[in-house]
Amino acid sequence: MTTTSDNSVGAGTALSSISGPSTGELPEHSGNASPQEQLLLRKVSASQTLAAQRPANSNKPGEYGEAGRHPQTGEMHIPDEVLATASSATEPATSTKLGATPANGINRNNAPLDRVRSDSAEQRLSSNQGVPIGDNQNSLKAGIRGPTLLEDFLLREKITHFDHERIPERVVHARGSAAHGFFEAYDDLSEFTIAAPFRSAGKITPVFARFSTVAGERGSADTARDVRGFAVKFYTDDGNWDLVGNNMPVFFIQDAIKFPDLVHALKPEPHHAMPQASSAHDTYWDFVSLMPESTHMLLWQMSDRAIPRSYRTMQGFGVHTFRLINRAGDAMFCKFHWNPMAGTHSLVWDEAAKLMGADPDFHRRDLWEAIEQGAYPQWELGLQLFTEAQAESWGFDVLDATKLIPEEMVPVRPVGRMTLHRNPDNFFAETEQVAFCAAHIIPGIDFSNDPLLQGRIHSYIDTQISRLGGPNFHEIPINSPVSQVHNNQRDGMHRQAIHRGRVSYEPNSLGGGCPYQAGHQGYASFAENVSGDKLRSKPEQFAEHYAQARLFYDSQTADEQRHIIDAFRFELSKVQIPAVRTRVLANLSNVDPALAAAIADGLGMAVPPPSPVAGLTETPVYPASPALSLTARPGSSGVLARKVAILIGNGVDSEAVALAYGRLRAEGANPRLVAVRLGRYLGAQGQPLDAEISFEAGPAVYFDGVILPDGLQPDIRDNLGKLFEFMQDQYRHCKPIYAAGSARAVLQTLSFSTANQLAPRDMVLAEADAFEEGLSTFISLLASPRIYIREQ
Ligand code: HDE
Repeated sequence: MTTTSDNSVGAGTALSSISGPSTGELPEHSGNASPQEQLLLRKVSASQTLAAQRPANSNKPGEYGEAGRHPQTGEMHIPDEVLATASSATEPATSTKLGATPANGINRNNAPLDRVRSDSAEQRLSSNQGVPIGDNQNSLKAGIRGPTLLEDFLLREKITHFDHERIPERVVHARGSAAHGFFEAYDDLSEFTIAAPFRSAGKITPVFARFSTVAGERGSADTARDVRGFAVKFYTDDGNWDLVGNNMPVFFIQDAIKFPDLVHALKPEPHHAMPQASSAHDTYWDFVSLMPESTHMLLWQMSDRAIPRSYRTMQGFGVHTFRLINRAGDAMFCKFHWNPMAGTHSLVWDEAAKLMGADPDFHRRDLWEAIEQGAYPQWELGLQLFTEAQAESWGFDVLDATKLIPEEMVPVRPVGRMTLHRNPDNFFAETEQVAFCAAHIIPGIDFSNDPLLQGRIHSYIDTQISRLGGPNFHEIPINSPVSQVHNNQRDGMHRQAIHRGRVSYEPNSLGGGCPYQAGHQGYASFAENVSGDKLRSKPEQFAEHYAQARLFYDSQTADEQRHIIDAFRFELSKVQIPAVRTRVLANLSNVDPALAAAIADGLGMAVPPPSPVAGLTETPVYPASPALSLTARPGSSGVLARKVAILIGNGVDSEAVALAYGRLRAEGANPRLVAVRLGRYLGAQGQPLDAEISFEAGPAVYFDGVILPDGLQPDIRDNLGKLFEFMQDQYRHCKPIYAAGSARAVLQTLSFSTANQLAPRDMVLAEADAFEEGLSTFISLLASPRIYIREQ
């Protein structure tokens, strides 16, 4: 066809969706065409103008050889009018469903969560199709006493949805809790990295953090002895960065190919599905004892780190070595550390075990309550930065996830602070559907060749596809980044975005080249030189398994060491096959013969000879690292959100109660009046005191400390046993106890000797008229590590 001056000729080619003018010229008008036809002609014409701006792919030459080191920005052209890239010429039509005309260049899926928050205030009940429901009490029947009709679409929709409410739980880390917050950078780190959160001092990046246990199922108890997940999703200007770490800086295995074996051994045994959320069983210890590289991690797992007091009091670690990359493309190795402002504090095992019954949601509740009351949990992010040359001099391999870098060797540089200041609106929509992924990194951050990390890069996306039902889980609101998402990926289950236009490939000219390649502003991997034979093996330094386990054990206080021994004894006494226990002891003999002997003693076993060591490389010797002890970080937030029981009954010194309550509140702690029964009691000064919680509902394990005010009487009739149990647990769990005036006698009645107290390290005892002074001592103990001296 040739161009014609006759306006009415040729229009039909544009009006058809098959074929068109072969010259590339289009009629500008179609004579008496309708306004809609004119729009269509304009659209086709604008498309032609846009496409013609790209006569060839100018980016091609830059794709080869050395040129590939400098990725180019894709060629991009702005259309003369928006219709050029529209899907249809009917695009300007609007309605309450369609909304307004499309916003060019914007993907509204990434707008803040407001777009999906749903609230039913003042709304009538409807079906999922928005049909108002007149009766939500009765299904539709043929006759009042007759059968239910198949046509009851409202019943069927409701039941069908209910039938599909559950999704698979995470294969590991199923049990978790999360919160929203923000990260604030201390400094501009552009010397080391172009990563968006570190671009300037004071830069704020929104985050969503999820803490979890590893082994237990979704409904399991929070306080099981276990590693804790510590996963943070940073919604950065350059896309989502997920720092998916744990509360321990090392891991059990060195290569991703062993992860399914580890998890199978750890999870409930397949024949009877027991035990729940516990590593204390044969298959676990069978596996780890055959994997001596797990020894270092086992010491962490048997330490108090595995029974944190709160998510707020755990450290977090990125575990693997990562790389930071700056604008010039220079890289430094990097390890990530989260340090809690509330300090590192743990439970004691007996307390953790009791809490599993008393409050399986102990950590979930603690996180929720702290945020609700405004005691926002905070962690400082720190970096250990080091060069490849430094790493080569250390005698261990920084690509081995069973090794850490002592802080005394490479100090941790604080770079910013995370604050969690908002609880989720909906557990399922946010905490359950959030999809963390070790492969989610942003410009300025890169992986190392740690073979464990390399496997994780694959696993997380893969697992979400079955957990969240398809490849579009990134569109679930909690997972969508705040930066724009534009690519040519299309379709798949549950696609939310409605992509405008007909272009879903690159390069293109019909879409003006968009979305165009970001070039040097986009993600670029560190150009690491890689060579070597293709094989399945590990570096020789990976074969040394015990020196850092020894370092960890040597760096613990005597109390912490005793707890490690107790934990091994507990776990191994649950193991039924003696040969498994023997193998664990043989491995531990390589760490410290005294450690192995102390555990063997508890098991009534002889210490076996140490297991053979590979001896391929020299064993590094480390000086003790005090930073590895929990006592190294008492924290700076004092008694914030610590819980205190003030025991009351008729005749207690109500002024002292009021004083303690007020002072604890002022310091940010959570006091509660605890009594044998709920109800009103009369204080010594005549004021009424209303019990807030009873011994039954609030056992000792709920509280970080207890105050017995002057005048407290043990009511022999019905509460002596409960009071004794309460005080015994407070004592046994090494928590501060404060008895004033006559309440000291209560302790004696309960058989607590007050004669030889180690005060103020043990119990705080004060005369009634010195209550305030004693209270100060009590509060300082409340902010300190547990009084483990009682265990000796
Ligand atoms: Fe994970 N891990 N992991 N992991 N991991 C998962 O992803 C995996 C490892 C960690 O709150 C899964 O979404 C492999 C180390 C956390 O949602 C899965 C390997 C560290 C969470 C998976 C590891 C972690 C997960 C299960 C060995 C600390 C919870 C569900 C190569 C640095 C994230 C899911 C959340 C979750 C795989 C080892 C941390 C199956 C293959 C080491 C905190 O993809």
